[in-house]
Formats: sequence, C-alpha cells, structure tokens
Amino acid sequence: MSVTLADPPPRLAQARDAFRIVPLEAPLGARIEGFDVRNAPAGAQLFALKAALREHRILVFHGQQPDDAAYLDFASHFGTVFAPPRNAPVLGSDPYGAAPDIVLVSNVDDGLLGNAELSAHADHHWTPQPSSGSLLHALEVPPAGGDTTWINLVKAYEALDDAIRAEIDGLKLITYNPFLRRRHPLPGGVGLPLYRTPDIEPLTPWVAHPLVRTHPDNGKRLLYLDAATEVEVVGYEASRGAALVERLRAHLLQPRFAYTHRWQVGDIVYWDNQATLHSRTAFDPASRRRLKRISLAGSRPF
Ligand SMILES: O=C(O)CCC(=O)C(=O)O
Ligand SMILES: [Fe+2]
Repeated sequence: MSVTLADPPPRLAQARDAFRIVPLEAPLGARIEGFDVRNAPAGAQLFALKAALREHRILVFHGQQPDDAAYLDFASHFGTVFAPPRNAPVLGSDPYGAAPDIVLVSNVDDGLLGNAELSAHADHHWTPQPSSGSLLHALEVPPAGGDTTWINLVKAYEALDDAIRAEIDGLKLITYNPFLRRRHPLPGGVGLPLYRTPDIEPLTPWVAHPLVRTHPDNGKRLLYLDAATEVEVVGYEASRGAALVERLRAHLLQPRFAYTHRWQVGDIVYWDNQATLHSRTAFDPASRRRLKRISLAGSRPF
C-alpha cells in the first residue's frame, strides 16, 4: 500500500516588489518592510533575511499576525526549535526537562517572566549548545515600560583596547545556569551572585565556553559575556576574575552598543543570540504585556 503525504495548507506567495531591508539608525538592527511572515517567502528573500541577520544582528518586522503554526513555520526556515538538555532547566521547562516550542512571555494568562526588569543575557548561554537566535512576537504591550534593548557584542569586543583583548582572547568562562541557582539559592538570603567565589559550591551541570567567541556564520570575534549571571573565569583566582568580569560588563553595557525597541502590537523581532544580549525594562504590573517566544537551536561555541 502506498502512503501519500497530505498536501500542506495552501499559502499565499510573498509579494516580491515591496520587500525591503532598512538598517536602523542604531548600532544594530534592520527593519524588514513589505513582508508577511504568514506567506511563503521566495528563496531569494529568505537568503536576504539570513544575510541581513548576519549583518544587522536583529530583524524587526511590524504588523505581523501569524497563528502559532504559521509562526513556527516561519521560524523553521532558520533552524529547529531549541530543546534543552534534560538536566539543564531553561525558561518554561517542565518537571521532566522539556520546554515548549512557543513560550508565553507575559505577566498575565500563566505567562513567564512577569513584569520585572531583566538583565542583559543571551538565551540559553549556560547550556552546552546555546540558542542561535530567538524570535518574540508582541500580542499585547503596555503603554509604558517593557522596552527591550539589544547589545551588539561584536562592536563591544572591537572597542576593547589591545591589551585587554590580548588578555582575554584565550580565556574560558563558565556561565552558571540561573534556573539552577533559583532551585538552589544561597543560604542567608544573599541575592544572586555575579561571580562564583570559592565559598560557593558550583552548580552542576556547568559548561565553559570561550569568553571571546568566534561567530559561526561570519567569523567575527565577540565578547561572549552577559550582564549579571553568575560566572567564573576558568583558571583565574576569584578576585582577579571578578575584577576582569566587572570591567568587561561595565564596558559592554555602554549605550553606544545598544538599540532599544519600543514594542508595538504585531511586531516580531528575530535576533542573533550568538552576537547580542537583550535586556528588558520593568513595567506596571497593572498593565498587560504578552509576547510569544521561539528560541532556535544552536551549536557549541568556539
Ligand atoms: O520580555 C522581553 O522583552 C524579553 C524576554 C526574554 O528575555 C526572552 O524572551 O528571551
Ligand atoms: Fe531572553
């Protein structure tokens, strides 16, 4: 007996003439115009989007209305959905270690992350194969606050002076899993550590990645460090490592490397987790903010 596959649902072809990539007047980012993520993209358009992501690090699409299936279908052009290792909890992980394909980032309707400020991070940095990129689709946005800022880590690296670049080029950094730290808070109500000192038992499993990462798609070097997660420079005495990390963090958080996005309903932002950090400002808990996130699988940093 022969088995036939069902035809996929018909999709409109993407308009070709209106498609435009418009760089933002910012240290990173481009706006994509004349593109509806629900429609089937032309090959040349998809290739142009991939090249634009490599060049601009984040892509902003306005006025998008995909349902979950269309959103996943669009994202699948850029890779498979990130699946965490069973022993590494991530945002949205269930008790068995699995995470949903689409995570509701929302302060209402059983969403995750509430209304608090989020420090700058790259999604799933603390796993062996961190995410290559993530997408957020805005469904409801607050009248004020809840802005998301992306930082260009290539520019941050390139702006370091030669002496510090020479010091850090071969170093490895452990970024401890903050979801594990939540399960194992430090005694005495001390907050989340920025650096692991010898008195703190290391969270396991941990993984060390290069502090200076080579981008897998374009070979650019970048500072692979976030703003506030517990870290440790491998082989450095704690006070020396902590001082180095503090200095690098103060450097990369400068506004000259950053773009802040004020969300509108219907926006999709697709960003490169391999070359950027993102943070979020707090917002009034009485207002509603609802976004859907898809994170894509990545590869081992080198
Ligand atoms: O809510 C935001 O703007 C960002 C949330 C976030 O960090 C994420 O979805 O990965
Ligand atoms: Fe994130």
